[in-house]
Amino acid sequence: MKLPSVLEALGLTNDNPGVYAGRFANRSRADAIESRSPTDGTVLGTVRRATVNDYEKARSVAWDAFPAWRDLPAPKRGLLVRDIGEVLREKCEPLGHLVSHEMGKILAEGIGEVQEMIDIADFAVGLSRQLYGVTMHSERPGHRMYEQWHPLGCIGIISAFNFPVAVWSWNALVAAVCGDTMVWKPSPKTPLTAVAVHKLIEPVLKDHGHPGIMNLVVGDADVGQAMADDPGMPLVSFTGSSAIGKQVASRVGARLGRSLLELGGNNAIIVMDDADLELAIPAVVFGAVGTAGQRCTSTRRLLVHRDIVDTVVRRLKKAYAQVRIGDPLSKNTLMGPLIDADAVERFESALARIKREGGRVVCGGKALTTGKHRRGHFVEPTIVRADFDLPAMQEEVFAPILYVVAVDSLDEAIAIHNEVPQGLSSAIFTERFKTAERFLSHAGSDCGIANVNIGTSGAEIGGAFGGEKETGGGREAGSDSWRAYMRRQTNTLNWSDDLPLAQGIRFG
Ligand code: UN1
Repeated sequence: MKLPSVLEALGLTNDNPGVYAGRFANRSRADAIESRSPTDGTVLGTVRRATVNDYEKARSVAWDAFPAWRDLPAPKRGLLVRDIGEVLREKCEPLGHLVSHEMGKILAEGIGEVQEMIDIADFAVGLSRQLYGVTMHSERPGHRMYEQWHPLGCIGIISAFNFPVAVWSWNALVAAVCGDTMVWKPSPKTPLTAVAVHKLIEPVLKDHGHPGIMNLVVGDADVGQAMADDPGMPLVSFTGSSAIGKQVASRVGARLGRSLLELGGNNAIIVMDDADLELAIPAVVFGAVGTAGQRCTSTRRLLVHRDIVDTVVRRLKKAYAQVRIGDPLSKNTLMGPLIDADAVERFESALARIKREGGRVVCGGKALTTGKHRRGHFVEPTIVRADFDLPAMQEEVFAPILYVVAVDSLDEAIAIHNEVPQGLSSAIFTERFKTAERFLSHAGSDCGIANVNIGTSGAEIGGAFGGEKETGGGREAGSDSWRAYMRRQTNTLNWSDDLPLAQGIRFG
């Protein structure tokens, strides 16, 4: 779909005033955030840049909406989320297209991202009847103990450009069934998709009589800082780099608020000598080249048994040679652009450093600046042969750079694997049961996600998503991640005629 019909299908037209603090207009203004296509540099649209004042208004709206939303039984809250899921189903095509236009991921991934929103909506609807607490046996006769979960209030969601809509939905739709209201600060690099999502959900919120529960503030770092510092924000969920995540955590922590962090990854795949390369090679290519290496789950390191490392590199080079780089909306493209010029610069300076430190580029390594690529932020998918101690390998660069390191044993692979500051996603390819189990054991991968015979990226929403160490420790999406959006209360009820004290204490 061409941009004008995408915008029309999503209701993003000039005469249609934007959401709270996010007025959409087709012209550029001083106080506007321009959305530029990473593919060809054209201005896709402009959104009014929200100020801290706008943020404060939005959080007041969200807090005002909280009591009525909190009072609605959770399964009824689920019905609103179900209708959001329906709208997303209906608008999957145009919204997926807009993700590709604005973020630059290929269309299959743009549509996949909206599918991820639909999946989490379905999950959240079921969850609305499953916000279980546990009961426990009291040590005192005639007493009952249990735990219950209450909503937190208004929460903040700060999301990144790379999953401009799905990560919002993991947080928002789960938090909504939990009874929270919210303010969303999307990445200013992808403002249109955020406005589009809000345009889609606004009628649903209105129909259900709760227009203020979800709010959008398209702003810069000052807005994020105001959110982090706001004592009236019990939880701030942040997705982004470890560097910014540390700032968010310390600001939120300074006021003893809670942060839910989903930060950088430095994800590796171990390929053992018995691996089925028919599975491993495509998994590595999807993991390293998919989304142009701009997923937090992207495969960045490949630890390959020395006996097969040359074969693996040869096969990867062949596969990389077939990667068509270009317009993310054209059918044959496998890799779109990076998000902006800064990202290309980071790719280039990372490669300069890699070479300085002794890494050998065996494929790719350059920015693409001519012909059909000249107006966009395109780079070549790159493979680097490296020793295990290459310093550059410790850092996450949001670009398609894959390090290949030869290893002699599983123990060595696991040691190198865990020797980075980040701990998000990991995988092993092996046909040996014992090797797989060891990788998954407490002595194996130290990541929040560990897979066998599938790659590091493309997780399903049903599991808890997140990781350890500098990845921040948060868990979002499935499983019992919902608990992060609620407060826990332990209750003890005495239905006896006595007042026995715990621990057998006699008082008086
Ligand atoms: C992210 O990059 O922030 O597992 C999220 C995946 C996707 C989500 C990635 N489902 O690759």
